[in-house]
Order: sequence, then structure tokens, then C-alpha cells
Amino acid sequence: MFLWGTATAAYQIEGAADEDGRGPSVWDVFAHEPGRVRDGHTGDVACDHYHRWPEDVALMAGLGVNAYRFSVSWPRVLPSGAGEVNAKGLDFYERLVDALLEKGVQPVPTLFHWDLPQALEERGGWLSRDTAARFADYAAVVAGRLADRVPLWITLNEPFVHMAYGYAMGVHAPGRALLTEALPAAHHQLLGHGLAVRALRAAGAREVAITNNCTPVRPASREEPDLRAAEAYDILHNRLFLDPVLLGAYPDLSAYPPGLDCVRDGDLEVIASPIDALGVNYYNPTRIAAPEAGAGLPFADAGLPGHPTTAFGWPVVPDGLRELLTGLKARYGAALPPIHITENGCSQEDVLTAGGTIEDEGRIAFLRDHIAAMRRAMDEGVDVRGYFVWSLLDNFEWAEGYHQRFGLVHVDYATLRRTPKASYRWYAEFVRSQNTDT
Ligand code: GBH
Repeated sequence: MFLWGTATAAYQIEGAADEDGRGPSVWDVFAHEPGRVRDGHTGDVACDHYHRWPEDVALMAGLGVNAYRFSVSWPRVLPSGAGEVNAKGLDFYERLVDALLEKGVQPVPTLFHWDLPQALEERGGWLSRDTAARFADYAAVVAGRLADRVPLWITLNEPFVHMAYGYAMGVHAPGRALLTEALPAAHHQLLGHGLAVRALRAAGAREVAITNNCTPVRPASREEPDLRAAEAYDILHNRLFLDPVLLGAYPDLSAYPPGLDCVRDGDLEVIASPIDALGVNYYNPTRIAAPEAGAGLPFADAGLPGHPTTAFGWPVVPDGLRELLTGLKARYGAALPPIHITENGCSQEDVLTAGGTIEDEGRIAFLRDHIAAMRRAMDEGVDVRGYFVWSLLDNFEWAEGYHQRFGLVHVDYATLRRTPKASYRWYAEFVRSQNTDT
């Protein structure tokens, strides 16, 4: 059964930041620091999904999707990251999972979508090797409760973005700007992934995956410096997070001291623990040029002109999804597991019309064209098993606060009222038209 779904993440929708024993995460702390998030927005309330989840499950039932990717808030389950389990936190996810299953929606939980418990950040966060072990313990706790009902687990969401935005550039929590010295945050996340795969299996998990955001990389020109920069970006963005998982080896990082001198004997075997699927989040291709002299990074983003853009300014290049998927197959061959597109979508400035509707025709075209591109890759032999729209709801878009709207459902943040957009009706009709076995 091909999974047609939607996706969300805990900090972006749940709110209820201080309720029922939840501990603080790095995002609570970061968002409350002045100047970090646009207009000082925080996830304190977000979409209030923690209270309104029955309404959100009903919205999914109305959509007719057969899968929902959400994330589990680590500090809701383990308020200080390790040790004492908060029963009310686990109960919340159990109620959600049961309600989804009752509506025929397969629950696909992601265990880490960037909201590290603050207590672990204070012990070094992902720069510390210990966090990897704590992640596996947490995975075991959640799977101990839910493994019998969950068909597919995702360990990490986009470890590249968490490393790059959170540890290298400091524009996401925990706000560190270490440039290439952020690389240990890659290794420790990947080690945490591998240890979690083993913990999940031991707890009886059915299928396990990791979600990476992958991007096709295009050099800005055929000149040698641009080609070299594009290769560096491909290594740091794509291969750093896929080669060790699928091939058991890191790409050559000797050009980025201190590189990965934190890797210990045996780590790569753990990281390469077999997975059942690969989650791929696709937004757009990236065009890369040589950096300016003295820049802290070995590449520069050259922008990708000549395409329409989303409200975020990201280029809309549907065929990039086909290019990405066929490129993964060419690179990894038999080592590439079946793929789920775990996120794809766009932000738009969706406004309520006087009649109370939202006519997001641009989003409909975006989804239709990307699904068609995915199909072309499948026709070229790529094994894709699922597609999840980002996102079910408008939500807290990290450093952009509530300014970017990605939802199939509009959220009025003053009243928290949900209004399905035209794209919701389009996706509902589309999903219904699909054979369950396509
Ligand atoms: C995902 O990250 C996250 O998983 C999710 O939480 C988030 O809400 C969603 O996407 C939307 O942002 O500079 O024009 O080349 C996406 C990571 C990183 C993808 C930046 C697009 C660059 C666009 N993104 N990237 S551009």
C-alpha cells in the first residue's frame, strides 16, 4: 500500500509547552531569547495541537490520507532528557496513535525533529557523544509503548539542517555558530540514529528509517573553483548523512579540520545498522559557487534564478525531485532502500477571502507537479513507497515564526481556528482517486 500522507513536527504544532510535566527543549530556550525568531514568536501555543488533536485527526480523516508523519517531543516523554519517564507525555502519543489507527491512518512517528531536551544541551547537546546513547534510551522508551502499533519509525529529521542551522550557523536552536567545527554534531546524531535503530528493533519495531533532506547540487559554472565548491557542498549536505548509513563509510572530510576525529572504532558499524526505508525531504535544488577568499565555509550559495519562487523565496523546481531520486539510485544502487518522500510542500501567503475560503492554487500546482516528478522517477525504476505533504497545518516555521504558511489547513493564530484550504480539497480528491496499491 502506497502511503499518501501529511507531516508535522512536535514543536511546530503542539504548544502546551509547560503542561503535563513537559520539560524545556532547546527550541523553548532559543525562541525566548530576543532576536532569535522573527517578531519574537515562540512555540508556546503554536497550533495548540496538544489540546486540539481530535480535531486534527478528524481533518486527516476528512482528507482520506492513509498515513500521518508526526514527531514525538523528547522532553515531553523524558523531561530532563534521560532518567524519569513522564507518563502523561507517553499517554498523549498513545492516544494520538490509537485515534489515527481507528481512522485508518498509519502513524509514522519521528523521534527527533530538533527539540532536544535543554538538560542535554547543558551537557553538550549533539557535540557530546553521550547524547547519542541518551537518544537510543529514549527511542526504547517510546517504542516500548508503541512498537506494536507503528508500521514505520523515523529516527532523525534532517540531521544536516540541525547541524548546519543549529550548530554551524546558529540560526536555529541551540544557536551555535561553529562553522565546520560543527561536524561532531553530525557524527553524534548519526551514531544516535544507529544506536536507536538497534534499540527500536530490540523493542519490536517493524520498519525503521532516517529522514534526510537531500538536494541536487548544481555548480554555478563549469569553472574548476565552482565545481570544487559544488562537490564540497554535495559531500557536506548529502553524502555526509547518507554514505555512513548506506555504505558504512564517511566521504573524505580531511579538508575540514578537525573533521571527524570524534569517530571511534565500531561507530560506523553501528551507524550502518540496516534500515528498511529512507525518508527524503525535498524542497529545491541548490546552486553552488566558490566561496569568497577567507570565507569560513568551502562553498557559497549562488541562488537558482530563472524559476518561480515560494513565499519563502525558494525556487520551485519539480523535476529536481526526479533528478534527486534517480541520482540517489545511481549513486547507491542496491544499497538504496525503498524511499518515502517524508516532506514536500511550499509556503504561500494564504489569505482568507471575504467568503472565508483560501484559494491556494499555487500550492495545488506545486503538489501536483512534484507528485508527477516523483512518478517519473518511479517509472525510471526508483522504489518510492510514500509521499507526505508538508504540512497538514500552518505552523511555527522555526526562525520565521508564524510568517510562512505551509499548511493544507489554514490556522488563524488569534483564534486557533482551522480552515481547510482549496489544496486540502484537491489533495483529498487526489488521494481518493489513487488505487491503494499504486
Ligand atoms: C524542513 O526543513 C523541516 O523538516 C520542517 O520542520 C520545516 O518546517 C520545513 O522543512 C519547511 O521549512 O535557500 O532557497 O536554497 C527544510 C530545510 C533548508 C529546505 C533550506 C530548503 C533552502 C532553500 N530547508 N532550504 S534555498
